[in-house]
Amino acid sequence: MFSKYFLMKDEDVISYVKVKLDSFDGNVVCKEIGDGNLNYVFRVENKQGMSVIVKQAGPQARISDDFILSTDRNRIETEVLQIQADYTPNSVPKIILLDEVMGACIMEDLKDFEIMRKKMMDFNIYPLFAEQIAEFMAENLMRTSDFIMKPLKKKELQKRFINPELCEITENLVYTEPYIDFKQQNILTEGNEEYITQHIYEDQDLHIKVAQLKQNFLTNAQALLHGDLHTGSIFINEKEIKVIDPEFAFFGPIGYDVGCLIANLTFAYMRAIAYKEQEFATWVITSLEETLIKFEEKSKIILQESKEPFAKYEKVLDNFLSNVLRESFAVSGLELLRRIIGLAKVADITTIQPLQKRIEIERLCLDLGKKCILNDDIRTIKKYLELLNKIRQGVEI
Ligand code: SR1
Ligand code: MG
Repeated sequence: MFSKYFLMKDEDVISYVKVKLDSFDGNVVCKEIGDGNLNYVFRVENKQGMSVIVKQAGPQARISDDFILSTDRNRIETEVLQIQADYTPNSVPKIILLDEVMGACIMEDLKDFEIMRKKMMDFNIYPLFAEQIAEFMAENLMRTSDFIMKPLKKKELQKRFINPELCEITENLVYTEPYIDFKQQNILTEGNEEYITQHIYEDQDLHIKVAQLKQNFLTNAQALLHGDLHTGSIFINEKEIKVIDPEFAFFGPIGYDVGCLIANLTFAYMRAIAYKEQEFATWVITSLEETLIKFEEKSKIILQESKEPFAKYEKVLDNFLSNVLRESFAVSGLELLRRIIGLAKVADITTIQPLQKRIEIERLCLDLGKKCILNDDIRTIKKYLELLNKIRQGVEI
């Protein structure tokens, strides 16, 4: 049983867990709870109240049958979680079983946690988040970079996590389609079509800058990225975070992860100003600032352990981090634009009502995103927040 791949339904998952785990026999219930764009996520519980999560990759993406994807992404996700557990054991779910035949894994059920995006959409505040996510990023990104990871090990991992199909999704959805809609699958909000045409589709300087960033994404194998580090990939409660879903992982530019996070916190901020939630908005800004400052501090401390001969020069480490930060803000711009223009949206923005308010908030995201991409001076969190504040002041919400 389960010796050949097929896409499981609830009843198959019950048998699957009984076959794979000794502790699950007798009366077991299962529910599919996935709400992501790609995979199937099942919660399986027994009579004694024990529960686990089974995650299975289907041959197509849930969001659209047009995305035909290898189920090997489940192996990548599971192995990356195991690597991240070496560096940040408290910030990732525990893996119970990896099954490469079924393209599935069994993992700890994070019942005491909730998806951060959902909680932020209700304006919940998490004072420990900045410290926790800064630690997660610095540990996992710096320790898999050439400054810390041994060269042979890094190349071995690069082979294991080459991830061509999921990288291609990012290359198209993040780095190309918001500017040149060559697949005709962008979704523009009614009322913003002309604005996007004029400010994004027709801006050649913007396209040329994005092309440079795309080259960097394609070629700059700096560290093992999470690859999709948005607030929907973070489980949270008052005490801890658990970062999930690294199926887009590969060795790429560090700024891709950091920028994705910056943009998604910014979406939460934008939603807060739409609904005049001042206390929450202030917390997001403080968290953005603290996250970036702590990320830089922690990264520098880790990099000082480097055995790379050139790492003895402080300037070498400072240049490296400064470039990472500049790229992070540029990627934040890309993420801000693609979630407004492209196929894959974020609920923080799509649920803003009435439509007129959503249109205005989307334009703020577009203006901010564009400036982050074009303006090389945006290379510190101070500059980013100044820009955000300036753009926000110019609009009456
Ligand atoms: C086809 S997948 C669309 C998006 O969902 C994932 O979460 C990634 O962000 C991807 O770009
Ligand atoms: Mg995901």
